[in-house]
Order: sequence, then C-alpha cells, then structure tokens
Amino acid sequence: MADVEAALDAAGLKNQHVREYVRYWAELTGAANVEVVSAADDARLIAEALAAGEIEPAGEGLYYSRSYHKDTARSEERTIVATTKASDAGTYNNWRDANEMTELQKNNMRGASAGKTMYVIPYLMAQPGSPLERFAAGVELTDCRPVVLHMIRMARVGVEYINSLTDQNSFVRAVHVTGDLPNLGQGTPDDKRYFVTVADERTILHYGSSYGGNALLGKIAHGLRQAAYDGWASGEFLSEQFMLIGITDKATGRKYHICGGFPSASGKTNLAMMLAPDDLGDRYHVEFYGDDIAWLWVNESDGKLYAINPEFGVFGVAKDTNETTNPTALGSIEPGTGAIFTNIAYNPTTQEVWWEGRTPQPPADVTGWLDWMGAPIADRKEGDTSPWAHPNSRFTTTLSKVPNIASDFEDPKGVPIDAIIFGGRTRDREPLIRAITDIAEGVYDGLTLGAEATFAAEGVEGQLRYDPMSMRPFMSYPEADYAAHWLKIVGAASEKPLFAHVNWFQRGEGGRFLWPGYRDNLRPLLWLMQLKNGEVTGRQTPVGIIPTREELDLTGVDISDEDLNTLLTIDNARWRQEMGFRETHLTQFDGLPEEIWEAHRRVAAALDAEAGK
Ligand code: GTP
Ligand code: SPV
Ligand code: MN
Repeated sequence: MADVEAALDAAGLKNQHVREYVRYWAELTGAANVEVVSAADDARLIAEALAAGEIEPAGEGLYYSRSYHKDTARSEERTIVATTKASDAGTYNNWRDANEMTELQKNNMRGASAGKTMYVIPYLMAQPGSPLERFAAGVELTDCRPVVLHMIRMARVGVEYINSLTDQNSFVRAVHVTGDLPNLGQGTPDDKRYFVTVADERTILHYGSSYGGNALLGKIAHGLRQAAYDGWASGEFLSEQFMLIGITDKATGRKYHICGGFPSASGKTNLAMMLAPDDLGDRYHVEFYGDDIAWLWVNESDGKLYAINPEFGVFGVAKDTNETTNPTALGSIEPGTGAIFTNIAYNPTTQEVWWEGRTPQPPADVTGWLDWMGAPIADRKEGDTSPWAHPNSRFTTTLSKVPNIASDFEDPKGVPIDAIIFGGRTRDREPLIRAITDIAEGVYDGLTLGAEATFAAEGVEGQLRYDPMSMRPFMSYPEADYAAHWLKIVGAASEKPLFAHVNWFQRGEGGRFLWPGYRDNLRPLLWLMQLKNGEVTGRQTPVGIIPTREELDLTGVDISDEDLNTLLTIDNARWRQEMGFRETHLTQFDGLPEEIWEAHRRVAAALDAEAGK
C-alpha cells in the first residue's frame, strides 16, 4: 500500500479536497507508490524513463517513444460523455448515465495499477490570471510515466495551481489508468477500453490506452470536452478545437487575430506555425498562439470577443513536416528543445528519427533503422511499402520552443478576435475561401463543416463526414444547445467577427492538390482582413463572398489559370446536391435554433435562384 500522506506532505500538497481524491483513487487502483510531480521534476523523470527504457534518446535533449502498436489514435466509439441528466444526450456525445459509467470504470480500474506508481499531476489549462481560470485547474492521476512527460510539455504543471485555488474544490478530477493493453485493449476480444468524461461531476475516467488525447487528460478531455460543457453550463464561454494566430501587417502596424476549426489532422498546427511566403515576408508576420484549442468569451470591459489557448504545448502530426511545408515545426523540435517523438521511425545507433515526408525519400542506408513498431527496416521483404512511421505519429514540444510564438502568449487577457474560419479536407466543391458576414450563417457554416475521415481518428481515410465546428469527437452536450450557445456568445460581442470557410485540399486529376497550401495559406487570409477593412469587395455568391483573382496577392505563386479558376468558382449543381445532405445532417439535431434553419433556407434559395430554378 502506498504511503499517500507522506507523498502529499513531501510535495507540499495542501488542498484537502485534492488529498482526499488522491487517497481514494490510490486505494481503488492499488498503486504501489504515489508521487506528486511538478514541471521542475522533468529532468529527473526523463532520466528515470530513459533508464526504464520507456523512452530512448533521439539526439541532444530529444526523446523517442513508441506506444503499444494497437494504441495509436483516439477511439471515438469508446469515448463517452456521461452526466446525471438524460436530456444531455446529443447526436455525437455518446451520452451515458453518470452512475452507470462511473461504476463500470471503477470496476475496470480496481487494482489495475498494482505494482505501479500513481503520478499526481496538478495542472492549469489557462494562463494564470485568466478570466476563465476557475474552469482551468485539474489534477490528473496516471500510472504511466511517459504521460507525465507529455503533460509537463502540454500543460502548466505544479502544486501551486491547486494549493492556491479560491474554491479549493473546483478542480477537474482526471484519472488515467493504462490497463493491460495486449489483453484488454484495442483489438482484443475482451476490449475493456472506455474514455469517459462525467461532465456534470467534472470527473474524467480514462481506461485502456496511454496515447494522446486518450491519456493526456488536460488536453482533449478537460481542455475540450469538459470545458465545452462548463462553458455551456455557466453560459460564459465556448471551448473549441481551434487554432489561434496573430497576423501583423508591418506596413500599417495593425495586428489581426484569427481563430478557427479544422477537423483533426486537417491543418491547424501547420496554419498556426505558418511562415509568411518569401515574397510577403517583409510585410507580414504570423504569430502562433495556439494550434488545437481555443476558449472564447466576451470581455466585459470592451464587449469584444476574446480568445486564449489554454494549452502550454503542441502535440503535432509528424507526417509531411519538412523545411518546405513547415520550417517552424522543425525549429520547435531542434536539439535541446526537450521534444518527444512518438511512433515515428528511429535509428537507435545514430539516434536519428524519420517520418514520411520528412525528406522525399527515406534514408538510403537502412542499417539500424527501425519502423514505428520497432521492426528492422533491413528485414523487410522486397516490395514492402508500408510506412516507416505511423501516419498519426506525433511530436510533442512546449509553446515557448515554437519559433513564431506570440510575445504575449502568456497574457491572461487573451486576444480580440477579428475572424473565425472553418475548413476541412474536401476534394471538391469548397472554394479556396468564402467569407460570411452574417453570424447565423457563420454558425450554420460551422455546423455543416465536412471533412474526409483522417488517420487521427480510427476510420476510413477519404470518406466524407460532417464534423460540426471540428468538434464532433469532442462534443459534450446536445448540438441544438451548442448552436444556441454559439449564437448567444458571439451575438453578445459588440464587434462581430467575420466568418470564413477555407479549403486547402481541393484536388485535381490524379489526386494532386490544386492549391500549394502551407505558407501560401496566408494569402487568402490577408484577403479576408482586407475585406474586413473594406479594402476589397470580392464577389458575392450564394454561399459567401469569394475573392476575385485580382484581389488575391499571388506574387511568387506557381499556379495555372485553370486551377485558380476552379479554386475561385462555385459549382452550383454540386452545391445544390450538398444542400440536401446538409438538411439530413441538421435534422438529426432536435430543436436546432430557427436562425440556423433560416440561414440554411436562405443559402438554398440563393443557390436555386442562381440556377434559375
Ligand atoms: P490535429 O493535431 O490532429 O488536430 O491536426 P491539425 O488540424 O493540427 O493538422 P496538422 O496541421 O498537423 O496537419 C495534418 C496533416 O495535413 C499533416 O500531414 C500536414 O502536412 C497536412 N497539411 C497541413 N496543411 C496543409 C496544406 O495547406 N496543404 C496540404 N496539402 N496538406 C496540409
Ligand atoms: C486530435 O486528434 O485532434 C489531436 C490529437 O489533437 S489528440 O490529442 O490525440 O486528440
Ligand atoms: Mn486536434
């Protein structure tokens, strides 16, 4: 039996509610030891994890880790939002009864950490002093040391965040137990995994994984699901899977802030790390605030919509990250940054790492190289083209290591929002950008965001599915209430943000991308800001305002007239077909606000009028 009191005393953990919570779960999980961690413990924990073989060295101050080979992504069908009220059931939140799920998880977790250390990770998902700070404190308990190393990079971690709470009981209880993955995990006949957020009790119980959003509970489970529920229940804020950037125009000195949602593995991190294209770099500078989560609220003093990134680090997709696509990302994982790579290819002899798209070809000399599962590349059969790295392999680094991190990223005041954008991987129909000035139409656009399934969630790649505001995997309350809450929060802002829908992923023959993407994505965003300032007018279409080709600054872009034409055209027939799909999609959401249906009918009528119907 762990000596819980001694461990808590040694760490100076004084919050009595936290102490009681730790005691309860230490006993239930049967952990052999309890250890409270702070960010200052990182070097020691790294050394211990290296000695235990849980991570391996990947160059100076860089680390490599491998997750269990069937545990490489979030698992949506095993993810549950439970509450005590059946009326909280929505379409995507997989609602279940709180008592039922709590009992089930207690049974799963009982004795499941026997022989292991239970790490106590007090954290804060916000800048200290933020107006939303009271929703931000949590304590993760985990029996997995690499989870601790990731949490220290991804969240503010330290005992001070819970000792100092005004309401000592207002912290999220977040319990992670790894479980016996080969016998009870993904792909086994006795699959016992469940990832449960008991939202109205602010308790998170995750069992049966040690990967990403399944295990780093500050990020997705608290930062998105729990926070979205809290934002709705309190009526005060929105929590979204959004990136958040600043764009400075050095010629005018003006700074704009844009946030927006793209479904998982659809380009948020890349957009937030965007370096201005060479031809525009003298004039514009993009700053990184956040790449995966934004909390939005209306500031009482000036009435504007503000946002913060509650995270402290980046858990980024490795695939296709290179000097051309994302030099900033490479800067954030240089030697000495403390970055951790997960599930990429690794050479233990040279301590090098590689992933698909890192260089055009994999290392020519395969000696010593292991694929993401640890199998030697040299042993591969002739013609084996399976990837060296898992498609959802990731790098973990801290915000302060990101070269374009905004100088004021720690300012608890947050930043005022000029525009909210949505975008998914859509191979046709969606133009490069279309701006939306009406709030209900903007919210409607977010609710009908569609994307092809990606490797970040288990599913079939290439299949189109709706992903409202990019929150489908993180939705924690009914969609109709979600829409109403959006209309309420954004509608209360004194200065209305502009909305836009963007698409970097339109395809041509042979599947090639029509738009160069990455750094060039700044160009349509600059147009959007000019539109906001009244410097351009664009062209009104039934689905929004589209730039004329003259308005888009394409200096230095190699693109054919034909491709550009496709990117800036609305295919009326294809859109009218889409409106039918949207209707079916929205009909799932009982009690959707009438403003959303009105927006839908307005767009449909405009498309019909254009077609002469
Ligand atoms: P999550 O962390 O899963 O939420 O993903 P994300 O939305 O942050 O996606 P990320 O920026 O990591 O990009 C995912 C994949 O899309 C990577 O393999 C990128 O290389 C690729 N990608 C990002 N932006 C672009 C783009 O503009 N064009 C193309 N073709 N690919 C892109
Ligand atoms: C996503 O899948 O959208 C992520 C990665 O950001 S995870 O934290 O694993 O959810
Ligand atoms: Mn994400």
